[in-house]
Amino acid sequence: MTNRPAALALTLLAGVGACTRQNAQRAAPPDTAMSVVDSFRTPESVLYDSALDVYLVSNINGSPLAKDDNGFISRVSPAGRVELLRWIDGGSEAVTLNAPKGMAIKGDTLFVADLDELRMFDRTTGVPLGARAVRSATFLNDVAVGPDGTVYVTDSGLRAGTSGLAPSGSDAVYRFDASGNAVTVIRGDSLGRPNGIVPDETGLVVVTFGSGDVYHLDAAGRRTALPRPPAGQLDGIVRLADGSLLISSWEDSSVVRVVPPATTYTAVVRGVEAPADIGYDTRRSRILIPVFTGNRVEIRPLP
Ligand SMILES: [Ca+2]
Ligand SMILES: [Ca+2]
Repeated sequence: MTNRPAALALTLLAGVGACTRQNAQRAAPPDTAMSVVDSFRTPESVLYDSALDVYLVSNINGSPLAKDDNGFISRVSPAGRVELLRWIDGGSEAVTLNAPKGMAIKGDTLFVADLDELRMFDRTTGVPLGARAVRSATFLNDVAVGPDGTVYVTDSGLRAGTSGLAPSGSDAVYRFDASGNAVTVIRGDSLGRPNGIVPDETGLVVVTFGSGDVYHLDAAGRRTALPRPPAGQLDGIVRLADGSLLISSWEDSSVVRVVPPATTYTAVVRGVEAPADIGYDTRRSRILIPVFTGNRVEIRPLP
C-alpha cells in the first residue's frame, strides 16, 4: 500500500444503463456515468465536501466489526482521480481508525463513525482531533449534523455471529451533548438495524438495513413511519434541495428516489451491487455510490 496519490483507472460507461464498459483514458464528460476504479478496501461511505469540492471515501478494510486499526479515508477529485488513497490512515502512528463508516462535517471537523467511537479529524488537514466513546454501541454506522449543530449517530446493533453478522440488541440513535457525551435518543431491537440518517428541521429520517423501514424520529425519540421503498436492506440516505430523498437498497442493487409528500419510489440507479452510504455532489448533481463488495465508487448523474 502506498500513501502517494494513486493513479486512476477511469472506466467510461456507454450510458447510464449500459453494462458494457469501454476502456478509455480520456476525461469523462461531466454527465457521463463512470466508475472510479482504484484500491478502495470495503468502501462504506462517500461524502461530498462542497466547500473543498472533494469526495471523501471511508474504507473499512477487512471485517466491518474488526478493531484492526487499518481503516482509511480517501480523497477523490470530482474528475475521478484518487488524490490521496490513505489521506487519513489507521496504519499511521497518530491515527486510530478501525472500520470507518458514515461521515459528516460540522465546521472544520470531520466526524467518522467507527464501531463504538465517533472519531474527529480536521476537515482540511485530516489531523486527528480525538474521539467520543459510545460505550454500549457495537456497530456505529451513520453520522448526521442537525440544523442546530447537534451531531447524531446510529448504532445498527450488529455483532459477529456464527455465519456473518448477528443482532447485538444495541440498535440505537444517539446525539452528543455539549460536553461530547452520547445521549440516547431512542434504543431498542424494534428499530430494525438503523443505518443511514439525514436531518430535518424537527429531527431525523432513518433508513434501516434489517427491516427495510424508513421513519422519522423527533428530538424526543418519537417515531413516525414513512413510505417504504419497494426493496429493503437500506443503507444510505440523502436529501436533495427539492426535498426529495435518495435511498440505497442492497436488496435490489438500486438507488431509489421519493419526492414527499408523494409516496412512490422511482429507481434512479439500478444494477449497482451493495450500494452502501451514498453521497451527493450538489455542484454536479451526481450520486456517489460506494460499492461495498466491489472496492470501487460509482459516480452517476442524477437522471
Ligand atoms: Ca478495518
Ligand atoms: Ca451505512
